[in-house]
Amino acid sequence: FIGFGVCAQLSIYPAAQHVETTNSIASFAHKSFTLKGETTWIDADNKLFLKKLLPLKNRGVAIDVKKIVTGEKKLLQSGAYKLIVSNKKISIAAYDNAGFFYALQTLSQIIRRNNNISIPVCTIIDFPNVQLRGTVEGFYGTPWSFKDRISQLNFYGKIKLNTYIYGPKDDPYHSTPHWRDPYPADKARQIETLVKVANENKVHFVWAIHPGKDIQWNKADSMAVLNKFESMYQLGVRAFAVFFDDISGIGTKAEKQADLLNFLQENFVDKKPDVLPLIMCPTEYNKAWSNQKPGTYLDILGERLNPAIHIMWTGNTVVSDITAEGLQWVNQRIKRPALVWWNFPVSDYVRNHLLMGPAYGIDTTASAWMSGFVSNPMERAEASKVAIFGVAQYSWNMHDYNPERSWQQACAFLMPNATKAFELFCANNADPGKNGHNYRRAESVQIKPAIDKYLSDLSKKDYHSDSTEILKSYFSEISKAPVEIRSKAKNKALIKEIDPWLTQFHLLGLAGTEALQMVGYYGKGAHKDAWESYLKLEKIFAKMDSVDKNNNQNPYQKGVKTGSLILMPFINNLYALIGDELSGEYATRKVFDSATNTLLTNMSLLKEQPVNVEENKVAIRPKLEIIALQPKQYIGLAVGKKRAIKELNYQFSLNNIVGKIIFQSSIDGKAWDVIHPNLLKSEGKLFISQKDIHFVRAINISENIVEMQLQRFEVRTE
Ligand code: LTM
Repeated sequence: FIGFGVCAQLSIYPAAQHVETTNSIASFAHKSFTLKGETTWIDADNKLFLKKLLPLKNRGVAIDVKKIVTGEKKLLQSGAYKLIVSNKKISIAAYDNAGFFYALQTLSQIIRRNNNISIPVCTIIDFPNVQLRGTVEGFYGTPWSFKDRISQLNFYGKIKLNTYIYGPKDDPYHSTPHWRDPYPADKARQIETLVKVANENKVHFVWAIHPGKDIQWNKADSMAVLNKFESMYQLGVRAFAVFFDDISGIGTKAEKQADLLNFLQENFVDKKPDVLPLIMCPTEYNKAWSNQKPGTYLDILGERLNPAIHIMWTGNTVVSDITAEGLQWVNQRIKRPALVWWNFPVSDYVRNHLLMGPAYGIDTTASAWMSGFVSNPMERAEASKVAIFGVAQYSWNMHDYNPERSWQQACAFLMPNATKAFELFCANNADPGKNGHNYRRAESVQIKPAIDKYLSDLSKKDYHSDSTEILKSYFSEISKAPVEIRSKAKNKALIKEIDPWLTQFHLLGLAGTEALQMVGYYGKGAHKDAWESYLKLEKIFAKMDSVDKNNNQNPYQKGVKTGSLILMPFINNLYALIGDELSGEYATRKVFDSATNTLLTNMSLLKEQPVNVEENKVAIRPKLEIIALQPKQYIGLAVGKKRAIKELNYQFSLNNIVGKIIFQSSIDGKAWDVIHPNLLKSEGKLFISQKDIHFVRAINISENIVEMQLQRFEVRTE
């Protein structure tokens, strides 16, 4: 048997590039192994790892070790290895210690231990398609804990990822206000330990700084960055990055950014032979946000920035698929292959959702156009591992990558004792919901055809669709999955992270079951039973509402959403339909209409930004990135005719809005009056005394672009 990539008999992850196996198993009965060949270059961590894997003695079965120094180009790169197992010995050749470590990881995946140590006879030739592979902890929100990070680094070692970029937006020592200051002692000790664990796992711990919000472009600030790097170097850090994303003002200047990076290259990196090439995240980090005119920002970086420095890139938009063409476009401007910053499964713009579906939308022909590929994950570290597992497979062996298969392997790897239940949970917790990035993910893919069939039958007044049984058993599985997952999972940290979603998922299963029951009764003419089902369904909805109101109450997207693309709309649909049908006989509740409460803007980049609607409050979801309001551009809210606006509560990241922004209100959305605030601050509450106001907006009245973050824009209604 010769297999490229996938190997049916041996489950190796990421799939090895080249695998040859026979059906025979080498059975090593004496249980003692001895190292032979060139071993001086093997580091202490690898020797320890090998000792844990196989009983090393002075004599025994030979483990023949060699360093790869000549041969095929693809084996002359960090991480490459050859592993040959015969009946007589084990041979390991590797390009470097990372390669040796990966050979041992592969060996640990194929070894079988019974009375003997048995290993399938095989030849494995393996190397990565992308040199830098891993994650960038680059999201907004609560940074990962120390424990989370340790767990990540150990996980990366197992799945052959070699890069972890530390850059949580809400670490004050990474960004403003404290990027100039060294870490307090306790945090410094933690970073020291993280670097150690990263090294053990052959992961580059890259420490990033985010100085652009208030950098002054003078000697003192260049030295402040250098000194901060020096203090991190003292903690063991040997790889560094500078991020200029999501900033406005003077910090965004390409020339100045390039000069700072070049300064660090000459005065820090070039002076320390053990430091890896620098990485920078530009301000124009995606195509939609970049000035397309020749000679502007990206070209300046391309020309001016030392060619040894990596430039990061999120794709055609902030949250985007990654394509070879997209990378070719930016590469010719930045004059080097981009280091991809993939904004998946990050959920800081949709915090009430989990993104647990397959990692897809990443081009399997793109390896030649990137210097690295890192994923920006969710604040929930353990839950992010599903997607990260996919990223590991993709970046190691891109041509063989299959998102669906890799996702199934991830579920099995992370939840070996309840794999099917966990798959069901992940399959229905994948889509981020409506969001400002207009980025959606497939969800409930497997069950969707049955749902479509059921709805199509229902539209023809067929209440007994032949999909009913499939759906009933699906919802029943859903209701049972959380118990199964909670009781069988070894990874308690994962359960803690997803716990409210598990509760919600269980309720979703119950709601689906009840909704189908309700339709069935109605179809049989048993209206009283249908009505009772209807009331039971309302009780389940109330429980779901309570889970939503009492968990994950962050200020951005509060609550806990599950199955929100297909399953919840389906259940709501049945509820509304039967509610309408029964409304003549029973007093059913009217479904709340949120379609009339909308965002009001003439900025195309903001058009998709969702609006949150509550009983007496309508709010634009806060936006994380900087928005640029051109003169006369506005952003506001329209509420339905049945509500009137009584108060506007706003917050912008501006020192002063005088002469820049004014607020206006309107009855019909056509004629506008200025609202006079008590204080023209960047944050405040405006009371609306006029009657029948259904529209409010903030408009740029200056002749310049106003750049700011939209932190709050909400109205109280009556
Ligand atoms: O994507 C980049 C380069 N920067 C920020 C991230 O910090 C954030 O996590 C993502 C997703 O919201 N968007 C950004 O703009």
